[in-house]
Amino acid sequence: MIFNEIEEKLKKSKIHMTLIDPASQSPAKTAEIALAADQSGTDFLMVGGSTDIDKKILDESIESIRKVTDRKIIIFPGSASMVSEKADALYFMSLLNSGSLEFVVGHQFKAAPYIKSIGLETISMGYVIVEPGMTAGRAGRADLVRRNDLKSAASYAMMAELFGMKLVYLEAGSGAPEHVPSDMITFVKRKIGIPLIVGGGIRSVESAREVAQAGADIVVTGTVAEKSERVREVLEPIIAAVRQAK
Ligand code: 1GP
Repeated sequence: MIFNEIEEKLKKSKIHMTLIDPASQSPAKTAEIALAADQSGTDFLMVGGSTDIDKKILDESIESIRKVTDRKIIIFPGSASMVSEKADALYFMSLLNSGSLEFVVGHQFKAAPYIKSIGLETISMGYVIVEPGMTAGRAGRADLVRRNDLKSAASYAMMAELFGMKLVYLEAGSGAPEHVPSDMITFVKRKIGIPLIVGGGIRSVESAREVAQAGADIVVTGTVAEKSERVREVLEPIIAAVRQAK
């Protein structure tokens, strides 16, 4: 099971995950990025994002990744249609600070029967979007957590844990000019007993290190690999910084 693998890895070091959005490029280019991320030593591949894509493109993207790497693939869905039996697992996530029930429980309601029918592993996750939130914040109609509102961020995270969710994800939004503030990461991490994922706006070794040292157990980067010509050169030191962080 993927969640057990995550737990086992976390006993040894912090984890890096690479997010690839199949809406941003062709399945062939998606596979190219996945291969470079694999060679850079990323721990898991996350496929998805807030742009809704149909199952066919998702299936094709996962299939093309499978041809080039054995790295485990977790779907990061933006809608109920982003479910594929070809993945290894799926984040069964709720956007806890959405103003629309659709993103809290609506897509989940629609997708649950199909997910159960294909027997795909699900990893329950509380998803919380912090300013600036970017496309994820707008698409998910998030009531964004203010960057100085540490208590609300922690309250959402504690709520996720109390609901029995396995992970909490603090998201600044893909391509955000700044990542989730370090003091918020540290504050939230101290309040929960489940792993904390942080992503959005992490593009440099320094920011990856800062986020991991602040308390993120899992650091996600996406744009930095999608936008780079030399993915390995950029990703390898970022991944090393995450692994070395205490
Ligand atoms: C978005 O947190 C992820 O969901 C990744 O963000 O693209 O800014 O790395 P970036």
